[in-house]
Amino acid sequence: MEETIQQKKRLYSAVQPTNALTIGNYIGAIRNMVAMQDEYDCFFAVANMHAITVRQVPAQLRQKTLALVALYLACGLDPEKCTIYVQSHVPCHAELAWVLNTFTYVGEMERMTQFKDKSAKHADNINMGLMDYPVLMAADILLYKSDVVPVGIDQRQHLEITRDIAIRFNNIYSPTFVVPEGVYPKVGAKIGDLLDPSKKMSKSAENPAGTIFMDDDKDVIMRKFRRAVTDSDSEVRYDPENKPGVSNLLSIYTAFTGKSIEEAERQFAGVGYGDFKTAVGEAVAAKLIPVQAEQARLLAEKDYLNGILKAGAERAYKVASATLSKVYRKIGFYQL
Ligand code: ATP
Ligand code: LTN
Repeated sequence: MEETIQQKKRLYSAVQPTNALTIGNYIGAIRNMVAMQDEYDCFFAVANMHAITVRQVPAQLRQKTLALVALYLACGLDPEKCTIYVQSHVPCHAELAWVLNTFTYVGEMERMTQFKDKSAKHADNINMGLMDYPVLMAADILLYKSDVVPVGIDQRQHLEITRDIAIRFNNIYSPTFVVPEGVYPKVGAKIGDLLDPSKKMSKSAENPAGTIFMDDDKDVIMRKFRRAVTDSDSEVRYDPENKPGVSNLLSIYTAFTGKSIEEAERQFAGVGYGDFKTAVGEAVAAKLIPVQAEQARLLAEKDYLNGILKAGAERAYKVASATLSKVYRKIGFYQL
């Protein structure tokens, strides 16, 4: 019988090491990364080059970079199965981004929703990097010939522009880049703020009372859930349009328990909002407290973490530099 060697498909994702992560990041991105790591050949980066598009305190950026690596591992990413590395350790990202800049139009970048939002929020620092952010992200993804990219729905526009840039380049030269697909969670692709579910739960929200951070302790988690907005009827039912607060809580509950929305609705039939919110808080705390302990344990093992990052950067560089040289050849850069 003929043996067919099935190559695993390639998966790429990254998170910025800015502020503490939220359960929105966990549900929208990290949970999917963990779930997909067996099936795909995975590359996971800490996007510190993206992080500096908003001003960072250097010592904190350094600390948060390692904290994010420890969190990846504490959430279940296995360094034996996937390549975990820091973006700035692989110079190819900046190099490919420069080339891709010449295949991207200023008008396209000006239209990006995240650029407009962040420009409004950081009006004193609308730097070129903030505008160029999606091109660097395209470079990340395309360097690794990624087939799939699990992210939250807020990143869809960046995924679309990555595809456009890849197709544009392939059409001008010859097939070079794999055109990647975004993978968005079925439930929880956009977790809302607990106090204003119409807004994305964000690391950098003005009022932290509506955000559950991955490092919140149990009392804080319970208090924030108790104050979460619901509505004026009393039925625990998933209906994002008419019941945004309750639906958001149901999304969080199902993400943290693995139950389906229908199961959760049945479980909470006839239960008051107060008890429902307590149950959601308990489910979240039950998951987060052990993750926090594991993250703290790992952070004390700096040599171990550095070893993972060193091996990760080497593996990543091998793949990325091969793509970059192909690109350089195609565009006519003289090579020695
Ligand atoms: P900020 O709000 O400070 O811009 P962020 O919270 O969006 O940052 P990122 O590092 O930009 O954090 O995002 C990491 C991943 O988490 C991305 O895949 C993003 O889509 C996802 N994500 C972020 N917030 C949410 C959310 N509220 N719901 C679902 N997914 C989210
Ligand atoms: N911009 C992303 C983080 C990120 C990313 C990537 C995600 C940087 N490079 C490549 C997927 C693929 C965000 O989540 N804000």
